[in-house]
Amino acid sequence: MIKLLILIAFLIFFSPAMAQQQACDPSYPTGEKGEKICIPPSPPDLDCQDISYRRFKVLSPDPHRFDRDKDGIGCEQD
Ligand SMILES: [Ca+2]
Repeated sequence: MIKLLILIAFLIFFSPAMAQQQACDPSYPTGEKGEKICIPPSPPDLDCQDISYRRFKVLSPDPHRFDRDKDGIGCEQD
């Protein structure tokens, strides 16, 4: 019983930190070479100048509008 309480306390303590770490927008799953990337969801609205990724894959609905010409590639240019 005590072990269960410790486990629950552990989960409550660590879940906000884990949620923060997983806050990646699903519209931007992979980079130019297929590597996993993480761009935080909107808001705040980010622009290409705010992130270091270039030519990454963009899926609908593209909340940050990184792919303005809608060809599925975000931030082709600065
Ligand atoms: Ca584009």
